[in-house]
Amino acid sequence: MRLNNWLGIEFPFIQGGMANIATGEFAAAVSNAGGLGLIGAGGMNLDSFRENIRVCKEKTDKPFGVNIMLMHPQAKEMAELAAEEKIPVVTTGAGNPSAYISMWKNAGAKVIPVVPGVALAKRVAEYGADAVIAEGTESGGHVGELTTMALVPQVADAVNLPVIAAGGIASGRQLLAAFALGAIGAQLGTCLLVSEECPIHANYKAAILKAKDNGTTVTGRSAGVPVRLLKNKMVREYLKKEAAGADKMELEHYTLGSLRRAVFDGDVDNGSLMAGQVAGQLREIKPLRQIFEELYQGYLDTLTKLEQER
Ligand code: TUI
Repeated sequence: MRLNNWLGIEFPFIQGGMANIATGEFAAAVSNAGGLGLIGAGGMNLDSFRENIRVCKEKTDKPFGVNIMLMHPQAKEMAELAAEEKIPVVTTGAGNPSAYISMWKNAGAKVIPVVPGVALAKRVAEYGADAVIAEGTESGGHVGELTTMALVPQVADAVNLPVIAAGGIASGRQLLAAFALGAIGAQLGTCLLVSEECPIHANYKAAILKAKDNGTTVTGRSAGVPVRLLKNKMVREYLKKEAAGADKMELEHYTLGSLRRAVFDGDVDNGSLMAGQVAGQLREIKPLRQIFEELYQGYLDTLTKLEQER
């Protein structure tokens, strides 16, 4: 079974949660282009989350979902709203969603937690998750330790659920690899940041297009919240403070509001430009539909090439 057949969409792609970026309008654009769009509740408050759900319902008649960021102070209220609004797909990130799974399922949702390792995959399977997203450390934003290459097959072997691969997927070759590792589809984030429809500031998009293979790093390991983002002035200063033993409060204060500075103000020196390791391979801003078509066609072409070579 492929993700697109299971969800009733055209391509086997689900969009990442992308706090402060994945608005109702963007989620609708992703769904209208043939993927599964998600409204990222991280970065919203309860009222703006409700308003973004309304906008998304208005702008698409295709399936869409929400991503509940579990570290959010209003995560519980947002989880309840997703059930009330009968959102067809719920993904989660940055925590263990077990307490909410039965509520979402009773509301008719397909529940797909993001897991950084086998232990959480097994736990959410026990609680009735319908699938899991195995997200490797190549991803942008809050990351786990394991690479997609190591994580996806171990999760696929450990749980009797469909697995969606995430982290490091932005070309047909990488999509083929994800299928080979046991995934039924891919979650995409970084390659969608450089779509025409993505609402981030033009400077943020330009910084991704300029990035090289080693253009990202991970901050916040010492504070227990590792975050992958593009290297810039703020990141270099943060890493210096971290190495000098700054405490969690000081580090949090330093980065307060930094994602919003990147997304809305285009401050590429002092903002958190969250992005995955594939940033180095992205060269052009394209419409979402073209990104999906090229990714899928690239997968088919690579498969044909491999078959001819064997
Ligand atoms: O959640 C993400 N990526 C995100 S969330 C986000 S917003 C944010 N901004 C600043 C600091 C922190 C967050 C930006 N990017 N991806 C899914 C993900 N989930 N990655 C890692 C995890 C994860 C980590 C530990 C999930 C569960 C977990 O342990 C839970 C447990 O209790 O076992």
